[in-house]
Amino acid sequence: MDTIFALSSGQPPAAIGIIRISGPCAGEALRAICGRMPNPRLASVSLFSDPQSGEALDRGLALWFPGPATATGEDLAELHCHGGRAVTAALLEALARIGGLRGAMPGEFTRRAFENGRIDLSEAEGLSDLLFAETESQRRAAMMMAEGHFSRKVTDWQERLLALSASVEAALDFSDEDDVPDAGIEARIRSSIAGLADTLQRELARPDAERLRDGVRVVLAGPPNAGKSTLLNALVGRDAAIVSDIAGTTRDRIEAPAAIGGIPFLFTDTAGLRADKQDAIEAIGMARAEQAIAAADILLWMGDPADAPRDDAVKISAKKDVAGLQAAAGADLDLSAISGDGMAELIGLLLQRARGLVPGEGDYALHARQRREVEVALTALSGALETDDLLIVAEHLRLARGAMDALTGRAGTEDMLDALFGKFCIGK
Ligand SMILES: Nc1nc2c(ncn2[C@@H]2O[C@H](COP(=O)(O)OP(=O)(O)O)[C@@H](O)[C@H]2O)c(=O)[nH]1
Ligand SMILES: [Mg+2]
Repeated sequence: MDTIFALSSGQPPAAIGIIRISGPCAGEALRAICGRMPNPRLASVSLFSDPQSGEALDRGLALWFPGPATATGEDLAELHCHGGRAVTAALLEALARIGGLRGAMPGEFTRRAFENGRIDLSEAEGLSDLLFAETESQRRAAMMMAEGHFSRKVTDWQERLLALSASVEAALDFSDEDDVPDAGIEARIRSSIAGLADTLQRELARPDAERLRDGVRVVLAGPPNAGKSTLLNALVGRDAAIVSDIAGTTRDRIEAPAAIGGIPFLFTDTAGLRADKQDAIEAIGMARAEQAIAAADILLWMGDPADAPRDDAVKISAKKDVAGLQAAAGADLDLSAISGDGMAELIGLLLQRARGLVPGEGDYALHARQRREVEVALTALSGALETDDLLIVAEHLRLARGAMDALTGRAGTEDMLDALFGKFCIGK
């Protein structure tokens, strides 16, 4: 096993740079740079020198974490140096010249943590989400996943499945011996399977991690000149869309992300819908608007409330500031994007609807991959409930166990692991 090293902190220049070294030669490398071995798990000030020339390179903190109870499960060392370009470059070059050491690939530290059983795949996915989190809700959900809340549930399901498989095997042995089995055992097995299936079904009701990552999709639609682009700009706080009184100005979808109240939103402005479209491009824009309307998590409809294309649309009567303009009958909200009147109500309503779509406090979201495996397990359990043949029940339970192993990554394919760990930065 190679010993790997990398600058794990951000790009220099920075106040402090953190270089991590992991693997069997980490201790030797640390001694070579510091001239002595620091006490384990205690930060100590040390002069960092080039092991070959003896030249002093920097003075900083050295940390020594002997494995296996470390982040990577291996011997791990950290040099906290000054974060200048030349300082970090000189230290990295000195490390590269030490035998058995090489620069780490992206995500390689985390991959080692996974391979050494320090974290499972779901925790690694949570860690990846944590690194990319931009909003408070993303951070919270990622933290729950990285801290192993989901993994602990999976472990519990695995144990329940194993116990079930063992019961089925026992019942099969009884029937082989033509003995009178415990009359209740099959009923108990069925009831446990049904209970677990129910648990998995509830798990699938959790919010999507992808929705949390990409934002709650809010689509603004309605006829030309309704004030859609003006409202979008007001919501995202910048001029993302062109506003004009020329009907048909917005011809394509315009997407603008914005975090409101810690929740990520993706606002989409659409081409105005009208019967007398002027040209082929406007027609394409309108077709795209219709797709966006269908895919919206929340639709803000700015036309006649009676024409709303979806029952769940939020019907908005715009331009409240215009003197003499009556609020449209049947509208949910009467507002002006220009004066700001009624905007707080709209934002309150958006947050209220969005909270049902993203994880709440103390909750996590499921990735498409995790959702798929839970579905595979659920299908297998449903299959087990549909038969009286214990051999077939045993086979379905085996399939469900396979899906659980895939969830923790114990049965993961290399491709999937490469895809996940490749997303991390070097030094993570
Ligand atoms: N007075 C007033 N004018 C508005 C308001 N919202 C939009 N407008 C005007 O209505 C016209 C069309 O607005 P725009 O946002 O481009 O509408 P869209 O075609 O639905 O995207 C522009 O001249 C805007 O300045 C508003 O709240 N109050
Ligand atoms: Mg527009």
